[in-house]
Amino acid sequence: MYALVAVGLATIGVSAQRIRASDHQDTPEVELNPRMDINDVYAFPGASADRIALIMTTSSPIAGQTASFDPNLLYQLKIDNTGDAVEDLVFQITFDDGVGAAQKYTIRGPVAPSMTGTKATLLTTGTTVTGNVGSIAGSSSSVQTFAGLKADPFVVDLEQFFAILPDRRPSTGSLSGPSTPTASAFRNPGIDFLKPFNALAIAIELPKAMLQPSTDAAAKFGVWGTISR
Ligand SMILES: [Ca+2]
Repeated sequence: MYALVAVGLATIGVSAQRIRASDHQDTPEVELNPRMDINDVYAFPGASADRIALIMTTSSPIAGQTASFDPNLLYQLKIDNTGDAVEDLVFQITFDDGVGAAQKYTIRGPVAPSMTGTKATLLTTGTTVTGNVGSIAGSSSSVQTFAGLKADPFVVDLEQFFAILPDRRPSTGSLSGPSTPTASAFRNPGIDFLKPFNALAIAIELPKAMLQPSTDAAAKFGVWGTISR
């Protein structure tokens, strides 16, 4: 049995492309345990009009090249296609205890979960794709997957953010500083603090029809990611 430690979400229409991202280091626990930390969840059109790509990033900021996913955590992407904010389908992603490119990932799904909400059990049914971290696996006509190190795609001027909201500053390091605001707005041009850093990404690309059976162009589904232990 796994219990939730982190969540991030995005929403998307089957025909539209509306994306909302969450944030890095949302709570003290995940700040201290970066591999539990969901940075962002992305959903956007895939390689062809009938496909969609779902991505979850974790563990940013990583400066090195040998970071690994936590073999003791259950990473999940969840789909609600009935509009009730309860998952109807899930992807379950697990990792063995290898390091860097020697680590193997297993991605199960899309498959109906046996439990919904904050508890989860590992499923043994549904499409399963396995591969090595850093490599693409699966089928370009069905479920195709990647897990591994990628440049963190999130953009933020963190130095200026903390100048505006100094109560969010870390207590040590280059971003620590005065506890009273020294700015009231973002600067132009800003400086992307995350540009030199990597994240660990889990990417799944598949036919949209596997997630949303409706052929109605206005049909929508919700996507969110969780990490459980
Ligand atoms: Ca639902």
